[in-house]
Amino acid sequence: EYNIVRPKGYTVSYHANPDMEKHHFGQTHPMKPWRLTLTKSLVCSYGMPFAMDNYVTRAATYEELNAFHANDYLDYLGTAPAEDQPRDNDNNNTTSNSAGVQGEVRFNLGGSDCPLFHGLYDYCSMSGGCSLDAARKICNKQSDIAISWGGGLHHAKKSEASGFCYINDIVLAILQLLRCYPRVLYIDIDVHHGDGVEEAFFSTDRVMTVSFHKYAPEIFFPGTGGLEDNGPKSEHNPGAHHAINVPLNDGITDEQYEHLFQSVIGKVNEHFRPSVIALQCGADSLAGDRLGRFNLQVQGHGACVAFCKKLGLPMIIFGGGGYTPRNVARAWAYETSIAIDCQDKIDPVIPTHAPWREHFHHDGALFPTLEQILGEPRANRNTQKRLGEIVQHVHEQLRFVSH
Ligand code: TV1
Ligand code: CA
Ligand code: ZN
Repeated sequence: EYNIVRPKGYTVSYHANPDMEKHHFGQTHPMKPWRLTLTKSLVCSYGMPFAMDNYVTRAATYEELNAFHANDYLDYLGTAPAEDQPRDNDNNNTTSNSAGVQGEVRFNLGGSDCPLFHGLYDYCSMSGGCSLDAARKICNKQSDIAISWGGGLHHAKKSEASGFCYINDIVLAILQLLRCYPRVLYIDIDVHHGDGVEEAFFSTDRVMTVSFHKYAPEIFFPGTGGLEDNGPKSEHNPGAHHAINVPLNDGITDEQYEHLFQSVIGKVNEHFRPSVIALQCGADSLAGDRLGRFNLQVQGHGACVAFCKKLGLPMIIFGGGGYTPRNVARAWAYETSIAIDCQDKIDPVIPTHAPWREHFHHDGALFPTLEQILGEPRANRNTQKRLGEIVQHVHEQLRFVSH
């Protein structure tokens, strides 16, 4: 029935842990791990698993997480009680209470962005496990493209949770890649700045990080990632010039974004000459996202994946943000089809047998139009002049980088 076949000459692997999807950040929290179920369901209804190696991944071990994260942070993450669970209320024993509160402040846990929910440690170690598994398949050359939609949690720091992220699975995966490849190019198309990954590799010239994001300090999270922020200023630091930031305004379109992405990544590829790519595909850069501000469509978002694939390097594809689940599933299913080279064969109308089919209203379109998504598109605040200046600045930065 399906005409989806394995791509010739290379292998794509899909790494997922279905237990991740059962976790809940809380009723009103924008992060819905359930979007991974919707994505997998769409990928399956197109028959794509036939064309990939499919792995149910194990959770990362404490030691594996410890490759980046500090012991005291991991220990706290492993023992912190879920918020709706009563704390140890043993009278006279206020120490465990205050230790708990202090830990939460110190590690930025338990607020509205990074709540302590049931099974938090399991959820985090499963996300880490997905991306580490993907990295290992790339390292031992069993896969040419490895997909980890359960990863992409780019804000987590060594000892701190941030912006819905607790464990930085991307940093863990890149550390793994660095064991087998000389240079890693990290690209981040989530609408937010990939600050955690940038910071982790601030002082090495073996990793170049490039993030495209909405930039409006004070107003939009996390507030970092200005055009002039290119890594440590010190001449003696090898990481200087190895962070590239592409700050954008509301409403950017497919056409502008694709052009920008190709000019920036094309030049980065020439100068940095990466041996492997780590691509974070946060789907909150799509039009109609609950937290996002851009006007990207599934096609434009996917074009970034297609462009990276054409560079012909081994690649890990991560998930990330994405807060309108039906659009997340559309984008990530389409991008899975690009990885296995069947994007021209998949039906632009979502198969009627697909479970959850009712979630994809607009007649089940895989590529809804901006009008279908938004009614009225968001005003585009990106001028051609400004985008030109950004490309110019990036090209100037890259003169300092040659491998
Ligand atoms: C609970 C319930 C939490 C409703 C959080 C939007 C909520 C947000 C909520 C929210 C929300 C943010 C901040 C302000 C920092 C805070 C996975 C000073 C309707 C990768 C993380 C965004 C994005 C964090 C993560 C941001 C990712 N925006 N409703 N929280 N404080 N936090 O602005 O990059 O996509 O919004
Ligand atoms: Ca980004
Ligand atoms: Zn985001």
